[in-house]
Amino acid sequence: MGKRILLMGFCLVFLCIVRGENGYDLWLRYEKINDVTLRTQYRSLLAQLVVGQQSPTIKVAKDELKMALQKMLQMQITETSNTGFPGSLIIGTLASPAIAKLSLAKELAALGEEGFFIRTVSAGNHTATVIAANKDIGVLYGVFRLLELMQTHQSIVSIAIKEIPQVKLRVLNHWDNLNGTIERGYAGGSIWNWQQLPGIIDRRYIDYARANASVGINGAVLNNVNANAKSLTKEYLIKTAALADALRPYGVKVYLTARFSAPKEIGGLKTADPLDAEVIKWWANKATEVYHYIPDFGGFLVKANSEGQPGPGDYKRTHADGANTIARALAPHGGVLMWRAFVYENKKGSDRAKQAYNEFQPLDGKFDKNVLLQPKYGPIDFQPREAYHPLFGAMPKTPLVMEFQLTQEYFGFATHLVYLGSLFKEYLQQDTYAKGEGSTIAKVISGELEEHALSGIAGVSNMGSDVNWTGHPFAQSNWYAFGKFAWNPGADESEVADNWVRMTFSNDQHFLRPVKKLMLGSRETAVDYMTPMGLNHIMNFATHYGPGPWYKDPNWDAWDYHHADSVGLGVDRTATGSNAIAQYYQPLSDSFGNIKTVPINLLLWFHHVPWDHIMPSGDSFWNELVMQYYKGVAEVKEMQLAWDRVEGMIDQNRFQQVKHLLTQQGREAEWWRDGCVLYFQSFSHKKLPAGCARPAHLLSYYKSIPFPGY
Ligand code: GCW
Repeated sequence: MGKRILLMGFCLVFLCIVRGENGYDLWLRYEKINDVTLRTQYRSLLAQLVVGQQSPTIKVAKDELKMALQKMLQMQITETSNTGFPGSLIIGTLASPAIAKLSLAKELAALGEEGFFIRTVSAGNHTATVIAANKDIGVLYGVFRLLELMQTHQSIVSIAIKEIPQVKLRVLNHWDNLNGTIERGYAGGSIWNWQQLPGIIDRRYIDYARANASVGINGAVLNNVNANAKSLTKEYLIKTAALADALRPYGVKVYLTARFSAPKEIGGLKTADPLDAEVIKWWANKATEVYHYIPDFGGFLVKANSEGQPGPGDYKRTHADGANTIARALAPHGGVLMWRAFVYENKKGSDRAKQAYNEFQPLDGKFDKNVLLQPKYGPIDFQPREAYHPLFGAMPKTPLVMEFQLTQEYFGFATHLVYLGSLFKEYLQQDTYAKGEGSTIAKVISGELEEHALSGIAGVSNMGSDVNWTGHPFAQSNWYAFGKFAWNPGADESEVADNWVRMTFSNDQHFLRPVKKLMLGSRETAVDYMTPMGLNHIMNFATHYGPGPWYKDPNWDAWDYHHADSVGLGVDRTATGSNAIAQYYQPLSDSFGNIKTVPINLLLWFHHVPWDHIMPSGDSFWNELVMQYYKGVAEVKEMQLAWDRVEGMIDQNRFQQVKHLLTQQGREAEWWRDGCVLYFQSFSHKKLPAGCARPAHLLSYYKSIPFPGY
């Protein structure tokens, strides 16, 4: 009998381990807690729920709690108004009598609109756990935080957590088209079903909103920056309003992109000149119409005079003229305008890395109060590594939004495992020296440096209709990490990865430790096998997938980004070259400009380096460059081995999926390495360093490999 029970128990455990998981639940899996001590602790502290108020947001907070506790503790929490009972969880704002009774008003005042605290307090003769905030949304954020503590198996016996988001607008940018496709999307089609809206509210919208709220993301630009004016027609505004209604309880505001030529395209005007009286009136009326349907509409995001998009330059007006006209239409309704700074002309001979700065820096102080300017993290285009965008710190009078890209356009799509927490950290903690040492980008964008009222951060979404949302199971971590860094730009990438792995996969240290290590090294590994030492934009031209340093085009050459010749490699951006270094503050300008002091990971970004140049290691530049490529490939092999070793510790579905993806990543890392090394060798004419095996094929072979799937 005993043996049979043991066998049944074994089978059950086995079933749990191999049970297929499809990844749909993201980091909100609420896996059953099997540790008896922990379960007992949680159960005893969360026996009763006290909620003295009602609203759609409080309702979703309650629903989430009930569902999560049911799953994790197999327990139904009972609702009561009796705060004197041991094991009460009291959640709410001052509108709740139970919270009002606790005399927390003074402390709450410091938490702002979205902050919260979770605290163990004495209530009568007992202790209770309190989640309190000024607004209902803060309560929801607090509930998700408590559930995160539990999902990551932390003690909640005596808690004192206070959180206030550092950045106000924490927004996902969806590059989704109205026809359901996604520009640079690698995880299926758009999750917005415009054909079915407004009548049908897909369950996905709710789960999307839950995931966002769980990490504090409070806005979503629903459509592509390469915009379609149709999204501003009445028909589409009604559909957008239905989505806004669905997302509202979760604190996610809706924004739209606005096509600059919309007054012509859907308004029947002859011009879209931002200084034309009819155009000004058209935008004002349009904004009134938008707010009629969506009273808490967030605002517009605009890409203008960039890559063929219409803009104020078409009428010889400045970006400030264009932005202000639309911003003034939004202002009476409380809306903001996010104006992108991704502007460059594809002109031979001009340094693209300098163009946005030259265009926008002189406009500092010329934008209306409700305008935020949105540069990408680097001045070229979401490269695996770039120098940071010199506009950060250089426009003190303008709130700047940092734009990150979660979708892996230049990082191997949804095939390569690249944890972007490390990248977020690198750029946010970068010191600009704008106001002396310590003027980090985090302080620029949080508004702390210049005391701006508005602040924002944007992430180009990596999700689509794939069952697991992001294609690669690990790409979910980038959505999660974006939320965490947006909330707190000082977040620790390792802690973020730790929590994500625990919630998404397992709390088992044998799994957690190696997998976290693999994640933390993954971005640098991709840089190593794609674009080491400051190389950039040498990927296949059209797709941005796979190597293409040889790409030639009448308007665009990969060569413009790497300048390989018989002397050396890299772009001279010092005073003898394009002098882009002058766009940075001291001491960075000097340090970037000196081949001896420039960080090695940006060497080729700023310098044309002779092949024989002696590196600090004593070895030649050529040898180091090649070894870096080989290191990248070796690191992917290590990632594969590390993953193989955790087999059996999680469900087979996700294990196998990641295993296959890593195998493909390994093949493609070799493709990158061999193609690039042979191509650069055709300029350096040098031997590969000792220990670097010759690529299996000739350069012509790598040049002929078509983009997979095309
Ligand atoms: O990275 C480039 C992409 C374009 C994109 C553009 C942008 C939406 O290749 O697809 O267009 O940037 O950011 O506007």
